[in-house]
Amino acid sequence: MTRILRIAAAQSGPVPKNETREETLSRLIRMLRKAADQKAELIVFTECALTPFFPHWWIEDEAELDAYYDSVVPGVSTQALFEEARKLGIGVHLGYAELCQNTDQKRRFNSSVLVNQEGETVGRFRKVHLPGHAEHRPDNPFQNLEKRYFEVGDLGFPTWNAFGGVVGMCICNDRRWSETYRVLALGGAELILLGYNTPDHIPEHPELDRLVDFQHQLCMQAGAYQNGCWVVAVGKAGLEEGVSQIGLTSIIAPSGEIVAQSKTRGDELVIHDCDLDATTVYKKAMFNFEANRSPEHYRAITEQRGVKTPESVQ
Ligand code: ING
Repeated sequence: MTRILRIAAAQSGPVPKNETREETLSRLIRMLRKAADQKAELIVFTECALTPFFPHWWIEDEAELDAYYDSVVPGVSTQALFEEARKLGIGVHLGYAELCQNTDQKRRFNSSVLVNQEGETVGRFRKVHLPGHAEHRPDNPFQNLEKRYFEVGDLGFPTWNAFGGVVGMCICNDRRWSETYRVLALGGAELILLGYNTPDHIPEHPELDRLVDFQHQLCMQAGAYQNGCWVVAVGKAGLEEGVSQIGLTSIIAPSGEIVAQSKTRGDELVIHDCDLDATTVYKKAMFNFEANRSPEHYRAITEQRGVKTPESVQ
């Protein structure tokens, strides 16, 4: 019996600062209902889907900063979304800024949660690769203060049996690091879900601006192919508080092919029937970790590393 999973990648357009949480949530619920109309079984929302991507600006007031975080998701602030999803029988991936408050300290993470079709929480992830900087760079047109507003994720790259397969998550910059996919695939991942907020301008390296779309796709296509995984990547797109962000929400097959992609930079559903058995030829033949890759292979390489390169090839 083939394992077809109909997935809706729910790209968010800009979330303005003056949009209320209720208005933002109602936009997500609108996409959820459209996904249900098309019989989707899982909807994937983006990174920090509940708020503007506030790491793009300098915030000194702690109460102002705290307003962008949620402590419990699913919880009171997102109940309308998760209740509707349970009623519709759709699983949910949601990225959000997580505030862990215990007696003596506040901990902050860039997080995502996976909830199944019965409304049960399957698992959580906390972003590991935090790009950008911790200090204010007033000369930049916008900031990327994830190192100031989040801690490095402390949950690793877990995988879970869900939706008829093995599922893992990562967030935004994690997708650019090859080990993200390999660690998830070593954990059995067949499907990797992620959200991102990716500006189309890199203040420190404008020479790379022309490659932003290409490199966004390159890292995920390679990661999907080299690890035999589906990758569902969902953007927060469009001009958000002066920051122009790419769209290109994509569903990528284990072959590395982009099989579905957004066409706009607004709220947009990208839906695809993902055959989880399409991972098999890659996991069992092209990239068979057990047969073609082992600690012995790498021991040989490291031992060679001790060998001095002959003069002739230096
Ligand atoms: N954002 C960006 C990302 O897509 C970035 C940061 C932009 C890195 C462009 C490199 C090039 O990784 C987040 N939120 O990680």
